Amino acid sequence: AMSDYLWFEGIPFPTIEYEKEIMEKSCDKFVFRDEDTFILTYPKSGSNWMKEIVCLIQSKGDPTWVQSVPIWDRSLSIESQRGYQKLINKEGPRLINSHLPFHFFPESFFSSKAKIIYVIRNPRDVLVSGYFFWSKTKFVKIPESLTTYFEWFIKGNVAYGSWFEHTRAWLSMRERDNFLLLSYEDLKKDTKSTIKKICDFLGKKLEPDELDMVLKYSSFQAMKENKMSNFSLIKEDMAPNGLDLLRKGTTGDWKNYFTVAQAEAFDKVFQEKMAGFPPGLFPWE
Ligand code: PPS
Repeated sequence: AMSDYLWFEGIPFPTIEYEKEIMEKSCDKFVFRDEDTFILTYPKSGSNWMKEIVCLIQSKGDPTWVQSVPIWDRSLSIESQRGYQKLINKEGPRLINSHLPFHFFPESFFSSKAKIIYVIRNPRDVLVSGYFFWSKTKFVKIPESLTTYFEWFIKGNVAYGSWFEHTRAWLSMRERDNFLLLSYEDLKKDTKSTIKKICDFLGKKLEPDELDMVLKYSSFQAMKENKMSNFSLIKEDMAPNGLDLLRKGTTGDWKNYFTVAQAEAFDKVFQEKMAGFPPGLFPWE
């Protein structure tokens, strides 16, 4: 049914664009190349923002590419049907994105030098962003209220499974040289220096004016107005009333939605599930 999920190895996935057979292939057979760049996130953590930034770094701030090619064609998703087919046929360095859990990636990935940018975001904001986004789509189970979605999120019964497990597992890679850990919060607070960090990581040297252009064209406002990036090109059968990727673009929006009891319950779960990580790793309140 349209309102349900595609279950794969115990994890719920969206029903459109995803197929068991492709998921199996991307998990087992996909051949990683050292020159690949991966943008990895749990959904609603700022992956499209990162895609826009990386594309603009590649074009040295020239907006022609980001303004003429849909964002999902500039950075292909390894786990989607379209993405997988295009990726295996693509020559040269590839910009790949994925929301897949860590344990789905095959061994070849971990032995390659492919660069990985992993973006984390306050899971409370991820929850709120996801609630509003998924509610407008036709490819996941739709919650009747934020309260319901809150329960599902805590249990991991949402698209791509548990935030806690996803994040715990990917963070185990954080000491590797080919792994760049970034947060939505740092990107928001200190966009320019975070973009510089990304340039260093990717080995790209930009002139100050080129950097300014990257900053300009990846801003919330510029992306909201760019029809190649704001999801307005998403087909009606996926979202009958349209989709707005660029909803608010702020940090701490959860405070406008969580009750005091929810905030406390979330803190407790976070502390339990994320025990053992240095607190400084998570730059949010
Ligand atoms: S998805 O659908 O899972 O791929 O979503 P994702 O792109 O990971 O995350 C969507 C949230 O990122 C915000 N966003 C931005 N914030 C600030 N600046 C820029 N340029 C930007 N681009 C995307 C977007 O608004 C979503 O967050 P919310 O809180 O819903 O606004």
